[in-house]
Amino acid sequence: MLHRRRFLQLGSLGLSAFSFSSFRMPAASRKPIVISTWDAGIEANKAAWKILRNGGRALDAVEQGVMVTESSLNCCVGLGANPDRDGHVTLDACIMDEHANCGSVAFLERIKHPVSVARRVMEKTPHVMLVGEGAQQFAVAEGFPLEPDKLSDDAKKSYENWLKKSEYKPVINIENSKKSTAAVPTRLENGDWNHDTIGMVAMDAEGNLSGSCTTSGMAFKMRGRLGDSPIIGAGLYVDNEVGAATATGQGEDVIRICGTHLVVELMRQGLSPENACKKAVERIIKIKGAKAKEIQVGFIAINKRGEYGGYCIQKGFNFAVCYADDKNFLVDGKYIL
Ligand code: SD4
Repeated sequence: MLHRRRFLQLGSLGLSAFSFSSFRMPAASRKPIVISTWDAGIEANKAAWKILRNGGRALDAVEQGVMVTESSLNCCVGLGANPDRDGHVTLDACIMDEHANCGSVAFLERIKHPVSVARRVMEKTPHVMLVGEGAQQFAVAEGFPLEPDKLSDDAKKSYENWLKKSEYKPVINIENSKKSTAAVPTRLENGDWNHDTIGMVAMDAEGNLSGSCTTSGMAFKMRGRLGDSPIIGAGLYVDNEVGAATATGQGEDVIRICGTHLVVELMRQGLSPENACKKAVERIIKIKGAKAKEIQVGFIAINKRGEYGGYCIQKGFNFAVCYADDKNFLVDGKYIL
């Protein structure tokens, strides 16, 4: 109960305790917490949680977390992924910390952990983004091994199959096939991957936020194509005063609305993570009109109180949430269409 003298002081200012505009209920803060896109997020969260539960920094957690997905032998986020239409695997990744430091690499070839190269760009260069040959040159100078220039056996099969028609046609929810319950992405029966991106955002025990996003991009894309994943404000955004968000799905449409920056700004205006993600999805649907049915985009977000949420265009998107040793679970994204 409010102390009587304090109540009288407020009264003398013409305010009651409950109309005082800056009055807030004490925030229930759930921290640390980590969330990540799709079912592969379960394994990635485990690695991130090991760091968070021991008082580690969110930045380390989001790097180590998505590295699990990048290095999974049977995964399409890293070098085992489907190639572009010219037969080359090109990788995009970015990372952002609580001080708005950020780093990104795009159109990077033959490097196993693009997220770690993105972190080096952030920490060791005056730049935010490095692309293509320059990104690879930087990675090698930083001691990242140059991996062999060849497709995995599965990717080769899948590419040869694709070449028969050479049609660029992104498959909605390919990342989350009902045929697979595996926490680590696996090939589908038709040879496609069930995953090509992971985005992760986390808050550590200190209450600091960070995020990462890493992808092989859309399978059989044009050579040189970038999606949203390496673009700060599109595939990932962190504002340590407000919250953090990441995106997955058709990158072109995330870029169009500066998706994750929009989600964070909507949270700044007071929306919950779920409602902020929903509004961003609605904006894409409004822009796309009838064509929205042909695409999938999903956003996930956390705020400074450790509340989380996600939303997507259509059914089939899910994300993994972890905030305790025994709490690492999948949540189905709510959808609009
Ligand atoms: C891209 N947003 O390259 C990525 C693809 C993706 O789940 O997220 N797929 O456009």
